[in-house]
Amino acid sequence: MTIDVATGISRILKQEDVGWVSTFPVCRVNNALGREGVPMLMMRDDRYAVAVADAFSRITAGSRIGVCTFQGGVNAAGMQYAYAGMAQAYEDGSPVLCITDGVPAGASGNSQYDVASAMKTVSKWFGYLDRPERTPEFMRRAFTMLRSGRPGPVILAIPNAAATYDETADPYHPVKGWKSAPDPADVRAAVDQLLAARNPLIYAGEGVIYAGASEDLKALAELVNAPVITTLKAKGAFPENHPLFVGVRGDQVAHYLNKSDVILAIGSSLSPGRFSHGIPEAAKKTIILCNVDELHINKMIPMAHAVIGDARFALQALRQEVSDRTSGSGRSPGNVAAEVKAARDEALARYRQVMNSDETPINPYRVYSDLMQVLDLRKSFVTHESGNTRDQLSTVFDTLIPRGFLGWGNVSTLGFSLAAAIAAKKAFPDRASVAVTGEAGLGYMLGNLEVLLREKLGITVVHISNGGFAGYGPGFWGAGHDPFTHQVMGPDDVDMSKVIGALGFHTERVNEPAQVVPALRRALDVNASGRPAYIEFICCQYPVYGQWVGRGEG
Ligand SMILES: Cc1ncc(C[n+]2csc(CCOP(=O)(O)OP(=O)(O)O)c2C)c(N)n1
Ligand SMILES: [Mg+2]
Repeated sequence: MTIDVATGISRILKQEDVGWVSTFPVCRVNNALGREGVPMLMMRDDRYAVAVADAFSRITAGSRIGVCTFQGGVNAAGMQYAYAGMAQAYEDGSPVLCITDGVPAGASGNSQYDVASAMKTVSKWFGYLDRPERTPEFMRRAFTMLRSGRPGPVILAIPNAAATYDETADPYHPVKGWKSAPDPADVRAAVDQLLAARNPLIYAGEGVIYAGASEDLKALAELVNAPVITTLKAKGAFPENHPLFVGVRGDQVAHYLNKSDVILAIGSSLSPGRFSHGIPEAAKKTIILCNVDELHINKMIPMAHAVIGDARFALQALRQEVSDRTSGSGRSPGNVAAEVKAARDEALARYRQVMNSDETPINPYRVYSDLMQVLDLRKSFVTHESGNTRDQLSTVFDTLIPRGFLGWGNVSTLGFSLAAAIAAKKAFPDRASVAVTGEAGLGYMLGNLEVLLREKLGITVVHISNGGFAGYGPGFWGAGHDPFTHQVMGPDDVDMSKVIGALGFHTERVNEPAQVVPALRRALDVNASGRPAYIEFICCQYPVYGQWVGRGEG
């Protein structure tokens, strides 16, 4: 049967179990999506169309692929605006499918902006559908890449959505995705080092979450009795109430990174970025990289061994090898858990103190602590924003399940938390979903808040209202920082709870620490009936949080 490309794509998306597509108009595939009954989540701008789909892929660890559409073609404002979302997805390795109009045949090279070159810089694959009958092939390749190997965005440009082809010529079958298992010799070499180590450290990255390998990580850590740190993006890959959990950042993490002689990195590239650690004295340590992507071997720092393959297979193979060598008993126990506890207690003491603070303006750590108290941490989703909320939550928030918290940022583009909270609600409707933001993050969200009302998404936006754009480093007026730009307008100038309340949100403005818990409870209550909430906590400026090792203050 002859169908047009847009219809073919829509049907294939249904075959691939894509339940909805986030969008901002116009994309010529959209009408077919409508006709074929694929629901569209209408965002208020193109960047958010990408970000919601991106976050959905992240939160479901690629088990469900987020898909978005936006304007493309010649002089496409939508694509240029969406670029920020795609760049973030690419830098963070998120398997999102972006569908856009392609520059039509005969129109290439006529504009200043070269679409293909630009899209190639932010995608695992940029596919330009040059013939309608290639629709099944392109979709097959797209889903293969989205589900196999290192995760990353795929962008498909459709120059003529109305062109037709014979749907029966190359019938589409859903793609499963493929994984690889490591070379046993590499596993043996890694275990040689691990068992000989005096102070091994496991450094877990997001690959563990994508591989669904949290249980395997726990089992290996217990078998070799090694402390575990996770990257920001992997926060929650290891249960943070586990006696071997050190942290994401902070003095205790620095202590273990310094002290370790062997670092086993699993599902992390170990590339020091703006929001990750550098390995101190890396050349003096034995570094073993377990990663799905060989491009990370020997990147930035020398590595002694690499175990290349899916993180779950790698962890299982390492476990088996350790078990075989030690007759199942693992590495000699030592007092690792007690040492981890002591290091955590010492490093976290200053935060635990302010988590109980009764001061006004409210200390932000009091809000985080009360949030942990109010939420069922096994049935909720929390995410941060760029700025202090990221730095502080990733220092103290206890995450008990994978994706109970979404840490994001190799690139941390302001406003992404709202997209993440929306995606989490779509992925897990029964879980509470909370975005914690500062005022700069809130400004990015404002236009998109309407979506929550229209879609009846019961999400809470927690605003740590500190009257400044703190951002990175010592924050606010700290020496060498940004004394001229941090101060924009504070809670005395605008009452955001009134502004957002007028939209239809349940809103509150909270000044008293004793009111934090009741206000959060009321917010979560209204969320249960599908109404979004915005709670503004009038907080002090408190730029204190755990640092990244070897990254300075920037
Ligand atoms: C799109 C984008 N532009 C710039 C930045 C740099 N940046 C990081 S945090 C921040 C200000 C954060 O202020 P606020 O939201 O009030 O959070 P606070 O740190 O005060 O809690 C800026 C400008 C960014 N992360 N994203
Ligand atoms: Mg602020």
